[in-house]
Amino acid sequence: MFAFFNKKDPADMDDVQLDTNRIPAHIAVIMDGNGRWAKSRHLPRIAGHKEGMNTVKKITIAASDLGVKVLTLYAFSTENWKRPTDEVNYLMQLPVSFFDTFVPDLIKNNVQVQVMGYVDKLPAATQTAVNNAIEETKDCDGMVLNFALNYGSRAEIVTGVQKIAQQVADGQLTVDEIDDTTVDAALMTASLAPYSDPDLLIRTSGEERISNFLMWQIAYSELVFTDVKWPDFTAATLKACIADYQSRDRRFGGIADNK
Ligand code: V0D
Repeated sequence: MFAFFNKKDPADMDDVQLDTNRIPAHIAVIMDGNGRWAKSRHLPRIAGHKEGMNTVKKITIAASDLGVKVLTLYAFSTENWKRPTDEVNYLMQLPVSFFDTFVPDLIKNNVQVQVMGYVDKLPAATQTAVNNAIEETKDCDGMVLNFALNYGSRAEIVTGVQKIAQQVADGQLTVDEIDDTTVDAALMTASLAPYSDPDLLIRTSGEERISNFLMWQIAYSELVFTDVKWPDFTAATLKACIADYQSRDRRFGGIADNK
């Protein structure tokens, strides 16, 4: 039976030694498995989301302590509206509860909150909590905690293409001037520069797909998949994922310079 355990999971490693000079500057996380975590405990899905928010707090501090510059968390996708109304309503008050309980800790740790996505489509109370978190942490110049809220990568790219087309129509840009930099600047990650692109993308809970997250930005990211469900994810799991990242040879389309 042990032959089935041949796939190595970064989370299987115990506390690991990290190269502190090669901490990924931008880590993005698809926080999957909250519902599954709850189901396995015979709890309602919202109990998983509640525990998931506690994990967000712990991992934010752990990432900040490790010297990460940007932590992007996929909190709500443009597809998540298809979930039951009760669950969507519960999710929408999580930023309120996060703001009420966690902003002092963010400030203490010098963490700045940013948000990307179609925030104007969220309920007013959610928008207020998000805007308050952004406002109260705007002078923090440590790690950026960037929530993807009502975000989808294709929608982001469509909006970006519209912006660029408008610049051309207005005569601010010619067609042949459009390049990588133009596209970068038109996407929702532009404000994260020079860390717009994640170095490491982590997806929890065993699924190995991108699900419409940061498709332009992860062109050269290292992808780490772990079976650990988001509510069970700890600082040790994060370190194990970073150790996996550090074990890889990043080439950006070129060849290794150490071979
Ligand atoms: C549920 C697990 C923090 C994944 C984490 C509205 C899904 C907990 C926030 C949050 C969610 C967002 C913006 C902000 C402050 C906090 C959050 C949602 C879901 C969707 F400014 N956790 N969290 N937002 N979950």
